[in-house]
Amino acid sequence: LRIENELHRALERKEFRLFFQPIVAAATGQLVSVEALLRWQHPVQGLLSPVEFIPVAEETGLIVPIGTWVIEESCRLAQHWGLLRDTNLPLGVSVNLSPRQLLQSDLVDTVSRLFRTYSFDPGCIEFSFEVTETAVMTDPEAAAMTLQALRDLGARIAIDDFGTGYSSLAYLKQFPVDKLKIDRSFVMGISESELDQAIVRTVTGLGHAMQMVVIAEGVETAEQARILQSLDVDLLQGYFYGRPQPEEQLEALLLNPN
Ligand code: G
Ligand code: G
Ligand code: MN
Ligand code: NA
Repeated sequence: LRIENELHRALERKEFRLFFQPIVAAATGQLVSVEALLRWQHPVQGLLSPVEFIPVAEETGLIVPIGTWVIEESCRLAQHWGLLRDTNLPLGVSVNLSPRQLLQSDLVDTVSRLFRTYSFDPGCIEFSFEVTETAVMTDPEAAAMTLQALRDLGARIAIDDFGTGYSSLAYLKQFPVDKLKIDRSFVMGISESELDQAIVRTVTGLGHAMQMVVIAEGVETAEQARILQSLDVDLLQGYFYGRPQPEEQLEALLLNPN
């Protein structure tokens, strides 16, 4: 109960912050996208990771207003970055959606309103939502409709932590999904494990066969990056390319690409 009250107050007092982690093209190392990751600047405990408060936020439903703040803040920054960037490659901005948010009936209305408030040119910004297999499989029909409606608003859909949930290929085939993010548990041991290599190669082939962009997360070493690139993965994300960082640091990267 205490943390619940504190989460309420945190929203009012604007103690949440977004960090952004770079996502790069496997072939060139160029920054193509960023993932928004929530932090809580707690007045006493300092910077808290979402694993410390998202479960409570989920249980209490507070994830809905917190999630709306995350989407709004990401839209605001996307609008700003869209204006800063002068390349012809749109910058991807992706936001995580919790299972509860995905099942919330007014998610689409909220996103629609925010996309109208913070307009960004689709040539400059590609906005995505990340959902897990588990979130989608809770109510597949409702999830499919919501994801399609978000897509109709111009957003892309990514399946996060792919390979750790229990989605069936039959659903994946029907689902409006644009990207697969291969979970970092398959990346961790990829330098030594031929099995992990085989899994990543196969999942990447599957994703490409379904016209999806394939992303590997948790890339920590140059060797992992090299192997993932040779397995035809499109995009890479992980500490090797950059930690989640405050917007000012990211902005420096955007203005100074190399
Ligand atoms: O850096 P990391 O510790 O940021 O994130 C830990 C977990 O919290 C991940 O599973 C991540 O998807 C989740 N997470 C991070 N930011 C958000 C957010 O804004 N909303 C939701 N629902 N989950 C998030
Ligand atoms: O569930 P999701 O994929 O949204 O969570 C992203 C999480 O992965 C965040 O906690 C983020 O900080 C973390 N992360 C990002 N890159 C790496 C990495 O290279 N290694 C590890 N161990 N964690 C990472
Ligand atoms: Mn994610
Ligand atoms: Na993930």
